[in-house]
Amino acid sequence: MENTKIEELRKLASESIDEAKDNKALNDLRVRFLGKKGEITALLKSMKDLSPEERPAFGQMVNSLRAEVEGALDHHMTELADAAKEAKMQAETLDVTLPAKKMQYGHAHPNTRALEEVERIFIGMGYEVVEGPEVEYDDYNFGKLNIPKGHPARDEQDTFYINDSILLRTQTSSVQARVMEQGKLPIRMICPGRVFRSDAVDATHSPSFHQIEGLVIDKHVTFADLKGTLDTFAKELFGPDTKTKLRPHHFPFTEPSAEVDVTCFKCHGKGCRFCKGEGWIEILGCGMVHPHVLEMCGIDPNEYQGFAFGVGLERIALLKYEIDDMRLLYENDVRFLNQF
Ligand code: 2NL
Repeated sequence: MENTKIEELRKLASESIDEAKDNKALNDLRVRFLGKKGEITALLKSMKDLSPEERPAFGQMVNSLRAEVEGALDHHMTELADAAKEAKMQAETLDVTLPAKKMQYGHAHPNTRALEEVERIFIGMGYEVVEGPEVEYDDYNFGKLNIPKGHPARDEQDTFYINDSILLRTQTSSVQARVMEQGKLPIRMICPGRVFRSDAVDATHSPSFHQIEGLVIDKHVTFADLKGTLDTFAKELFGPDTKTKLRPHHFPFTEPSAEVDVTCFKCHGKGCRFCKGEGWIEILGCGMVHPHVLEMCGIDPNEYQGFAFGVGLERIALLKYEIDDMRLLYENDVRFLNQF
């Protein structure tokens, strides 16, 4: 009779534990069967109503049921935890074979690359790179460079004035005038930098562009030194087959002055669309520093001579990378920039 009760309880406990959906249900069952007022505990308490002979066997059976139910509860709890973990793993599936997002690497702007190339060439010939202010006194930008007040090169239309004597530099020669004035000779320098002119934007003009000027001052510097230097520069920049030619020109700050053409690096001088059939491409202006400029910058022209030149950085970048519109250099469109 009592055995049937144990069997019934075993069946009930086993079924309810199997059906439990979560830890809370299992804990409730633990209380229900094994708690102080639980059903199995009640069975043990009912032992006192049995005869002393019946008690040991009955006690053993209840204890073994108790152990069984405890084991089943623990087992099912572990099963629930495993199932929960498995479900979590499934939900968080990570496809490690999915290709990663590619890193977007940038690179130097064509202007920067052209500048670094020019700097590399002149540093290799022993030149120093010097920078100076973009907002400048008109005396450094014009006066000391033999462009007195009233000179057409000072035309209001071409220059951004801050006030009567301060302006946005129109050339980086102003830096060279400052260096000459310091009086440390000899000088072998280039000065790259941003310059400003009141020009309308088109394929070859911008109110703000970049220039690299060069200056050499020493005793016994001749026009041959200028020619040799620029020929070396052109060959380094455009290739060893490049030839140079000088055409007479006029700049207020040099005398004599010249413009330098290089053989077209596309057609090697034959004439093509790139050089507009000329075979030659103009790349820079140069000349022997005007004695009056030396004097105004505190250098004795009887003791020292020098040569100077000026290159438009954008012009070099457009030529070197075969770009046909200067505006592309300023738009920062990565579809354009990624091509270089
Ligand atoms: C051009 C022409 C040139 C210079 C710049 C210079 C500087 C000093 C003294 C004498 Cl401090 N000259 N600079 C000389 C000749 C030409 O630039 O077409 N640049 C784009």
